[in-house]
Amino acid sequence: MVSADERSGSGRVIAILGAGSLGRLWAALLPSGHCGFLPRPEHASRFMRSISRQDLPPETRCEYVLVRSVPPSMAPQGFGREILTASPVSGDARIHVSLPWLESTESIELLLVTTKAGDTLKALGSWLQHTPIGTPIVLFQNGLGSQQAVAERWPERPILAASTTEGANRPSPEVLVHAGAGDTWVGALTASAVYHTASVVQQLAETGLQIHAEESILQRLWQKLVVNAGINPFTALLDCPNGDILNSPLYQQNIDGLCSEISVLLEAETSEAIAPEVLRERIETVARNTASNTSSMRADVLAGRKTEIDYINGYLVQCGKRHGIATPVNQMLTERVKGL
Ligand code: NAD
Ligand code: KPL
Repeated sequence: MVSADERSGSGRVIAILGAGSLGRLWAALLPSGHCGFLPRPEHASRFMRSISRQDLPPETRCEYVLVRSVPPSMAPQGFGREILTASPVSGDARIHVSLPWLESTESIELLLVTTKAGDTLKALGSWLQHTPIGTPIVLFQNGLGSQQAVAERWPERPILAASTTEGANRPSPEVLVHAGAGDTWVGALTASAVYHTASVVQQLAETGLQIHAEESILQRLWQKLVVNAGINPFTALLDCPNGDILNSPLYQQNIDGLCSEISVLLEAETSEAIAPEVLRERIETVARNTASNTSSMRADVLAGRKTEIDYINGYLVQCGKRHGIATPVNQMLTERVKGL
């Protein structure tokens, strides 16, 4: 079996669990030679055989092309990877990425989890028994609920969460598009993670992306949740880009009710009082700024994948139940999206 240690030759390995759009983005931008993917458990056995480092069959590597159309200031670093095309003027680049599938977590120094929210607990459960207790784990899921579930299941581990506005998608299996540059905030969820935040931020910043330490990561995740709750379900139900929801009757009839529910829930959960009109303005600013985007929820519905509604509006419904707060609009949106 080939361990992460043998693969990198240095023992300094960042493992990524969830080789989808976001996982492939981090993997492509981190220094090569120190990064690899953990496979799904059902695929792991394919790689678990005795092979020497010099003789890795092609299926033990994950190959794709990173397409970047980002500002010139973020021009490709490449990290020794083959740059297929690059424009110093526009910043556009196509970079060949080839990373190993790892078979062990024994020597990893950082684990990035980029599965969908609903897959995260199960995905981590398959690997954590073999992962050193002190390895920091960073959760990148949208919404809320999955992060708390992981922290409650493994409270003794350094578990951090990240909230990111980076945008990545895969128009075809072998192509990854870094569609929009954003910011990423990272903060501790469990007690021991506090001591790892600075070094994790430093490691992630090697990508050239904007990374910030966040003392109140749950608060930060709530801010993104509000925006996702006010945009994503409408785009999925109306099958339209983000900006087109704003003039639709479905949105117009429900947005004030939705924002009132979220305002009460926010105060109950985080002690932060934000007026419904302020929440609506935040939602509409993002909808206007991303007017031509297909939201992640609409993309999931169009691709026939399970959506993250349970961790967005569905999470707000669960919060309401805990606090005895009625959430009819969130409930309606959750049920209707699940019915798609
Ligand atoms: P994705 O569906 O492209 O990737 C998820 C990957 O996880 C898939 O490749 C899937 O095969 C893999 N996976 C599922 N179960 C697994 C298991 N048990 N073991 C190993 N791998 C498993 O999704 P994505 O777009 O990369 O998003 C991942 C998370 O990041 C979501 O919560 C999303 O909301 C969040 N996010 C994504 C973006 C983005 O631009 N893509 C931006 C911000 C936040
Ligand atoms: O985060 C998003 C998503 O699609 O999940 C928004 C902010 C709505 C941008 O598309």
